[in-house]
Amino acid sequence: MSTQVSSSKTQSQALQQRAERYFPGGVNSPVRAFRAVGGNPPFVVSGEGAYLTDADGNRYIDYFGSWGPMILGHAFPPAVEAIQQAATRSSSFGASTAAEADLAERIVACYPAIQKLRFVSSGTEATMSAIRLARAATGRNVVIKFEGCYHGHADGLLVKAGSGVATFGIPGSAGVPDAVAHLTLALPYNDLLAVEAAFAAHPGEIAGVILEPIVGNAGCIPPGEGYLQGLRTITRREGALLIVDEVMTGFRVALGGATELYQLDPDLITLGKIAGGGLPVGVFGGKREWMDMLAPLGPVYQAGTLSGNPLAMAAGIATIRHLQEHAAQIYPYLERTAKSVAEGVAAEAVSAGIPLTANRVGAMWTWFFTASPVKDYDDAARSDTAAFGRFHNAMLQQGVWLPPSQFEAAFLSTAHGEPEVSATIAAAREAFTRVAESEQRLR
Ligand code: KE4
Repeated sequence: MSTQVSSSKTQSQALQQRAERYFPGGVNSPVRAFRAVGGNPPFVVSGEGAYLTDADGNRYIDYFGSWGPMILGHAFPPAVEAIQQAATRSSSFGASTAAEADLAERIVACYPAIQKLRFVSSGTEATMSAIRLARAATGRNVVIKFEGCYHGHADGLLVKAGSGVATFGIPGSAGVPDAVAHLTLALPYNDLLAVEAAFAAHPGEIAGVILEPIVGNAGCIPPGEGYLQGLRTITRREGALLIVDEVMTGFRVALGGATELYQLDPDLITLGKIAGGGLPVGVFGGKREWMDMLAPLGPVYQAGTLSGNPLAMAAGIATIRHLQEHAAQIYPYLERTAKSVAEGVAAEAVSAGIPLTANRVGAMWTWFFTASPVKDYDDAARSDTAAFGRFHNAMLQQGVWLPPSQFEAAFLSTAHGEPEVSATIAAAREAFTRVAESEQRLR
């Protein structure tokens, strides 16, 4: 299918103006406002397979896929059918249903480290709850996170690095009290010495270490050789829980996520996005000894009106079932397709003389506008974000919708194929020409 993109955006602009009357920035999540790349965000009216259609009838190849969930493409028929069927039996009960255990069985089969789990309605809830559990399980209060990793917007996780690796964090957002930020240490990613120093400076105080096993929220940054295993060794030795946040990587880089890819044995895992097939689902789970500390069995309170919602369970079951039944074909296909588009675009950048580094793990990747390797957040932050913005806009104008920030990962689905890859590489050739010309004018 070709992508017809007219220059017209009048409907989206009108919808943006109306939205700004009701929502800050006109959005219900900040990244959607295109502040990092400029321009006006199209308003989507529908998605089908690899494509989105906006309010002006423009079609786009979609490379953010609702920020990860749409691994089988938009409007995946079995998921649509399952949601429709579930909706005829009401949309929510606030009481237990068999569907919750139906999805849990599939998740546990893919993540053996999860002996028990709880469904919640977002990744934020999942990580927030996992940290509360780690604090209760250890009787300790301090948590380690890593610069560039995002785990949702719970207060204790909106924290930036303090002055030194062993000094407590500072609020990463207004409204986060210093007292809360001071319970979080934000360390450089891919640096085991920093983790050792933090534990040495805070003996017996650290409840847990939470990380994205493959960073997606600074752009895609893979773990260095031995890094994840090193974290496991240190946390086990120090009696802290290792919390692997697979909200983005779960079911994305492998059926069993990074946990499978890197043979990890975490204490707790969080999931989201694909687990709900695009409906609101978060998951936290892990060793039975920790999970049985949750109410009503134990002293750790955690709850949610729509946790295990039957429509979300139906979408999750349809999605995970298909991934399980076709994993042998799906993950090699995603690897081949993502490799061809990530490397094809990078080759066009080389031809255009544009400095670009492509980091990729399976079907998540980022084109960093820098010539240097990107191994942590500081490396990523050296990217030319203005050039990324120009590239993003030039691609959007040609019907290719990339995630609207240098510090996000791109995703593709089983619905993306050779036509989309070729169209994307051709659009990149044109986009890099425009970027090079505009940089020439800026000199
Ligand atoms: P939610 O609360 O947005 O469902 O999940 C938070 C979260 C937790 N952990 C990881 C690794 C995540 O990537 C996320 C959310 N990801 C962002 C995109 N990078 C969601 C997009 C948005 O904020 O609008």
